[in-house]
Amino acid sequence: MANATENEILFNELGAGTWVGYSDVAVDQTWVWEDGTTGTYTNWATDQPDNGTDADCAMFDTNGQWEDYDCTENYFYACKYATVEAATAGG
Ligand SMILES: [Ca+2]
Ligand SMILES: [Ca+2]
Repeated sequence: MANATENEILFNELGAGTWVGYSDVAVDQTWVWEDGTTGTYTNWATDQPDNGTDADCAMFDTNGQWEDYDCTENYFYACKYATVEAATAGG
């Protein structure tokens, strides 16, 4: 998640209770994106992450802000891919 615009787009598409791909499961309190980057943008809700029991994954709350939650819960998730240039038909 790079910025507020991306956050808004994803939240509008996916809604609350969706994993955003950010976790501190490897090193507690050190948050890393699924692709290994740390980035600078965060959108934690007030008092989050509160590092509750097994709360090592970030998900959208009902406001589109993030809450750390138990990673073993089953929620939808988003995958981000780099844009790939469309192949042109051979001639
Ligand atoms: Ca944690
Ligand atoms: Ca939490």
